[in-house]
Amino acid sequence: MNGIVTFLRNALGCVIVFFDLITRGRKLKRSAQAQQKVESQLASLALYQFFACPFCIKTRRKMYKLNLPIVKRSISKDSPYRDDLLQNGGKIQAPCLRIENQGEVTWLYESKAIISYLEQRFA
Ligand SMILES: N[C@@H](CCC(=O)N[C@@H](CS)C(=O)NCC(=O)O)C(=O)O
Repeated sequence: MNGIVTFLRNALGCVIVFFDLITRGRKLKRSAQAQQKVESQLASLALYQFFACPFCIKTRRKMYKLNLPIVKRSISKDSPYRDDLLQNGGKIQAPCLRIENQGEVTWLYESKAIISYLEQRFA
């Protein structure tokens, strides 16, 4: 039964990924210099995520729209980042944005909170 639920959830996730791909439109355009500056700031961010999770897709969509190529780390069962998230973030829940600032690390959970953080910082 669990297997069927996981299969259906992943299948639905893949459908959402597909629709996201064909409807996402254009990404934000910056001057080469401004984009380079943004990308240097992105080096301190990493998104812990599942490929087919709707909340992760929503977050990745916003990253795409804002032209933010943030490193993505899968937390699927066989990934070393899963344990990293559990040990350091406190729980297995995706998406989670790892934010490093002057050596201090913050783990930001909740797609809504991540999206507003990205909008405030980069929009
Ligand atoms: N309210 C959260 C919901 C996130 C959520 O439910 N994520 C699921 C995946 S879709 C999760 O991480 N579940 C834990 C697991 O699958 O182990 C958000 O908006 O980010």
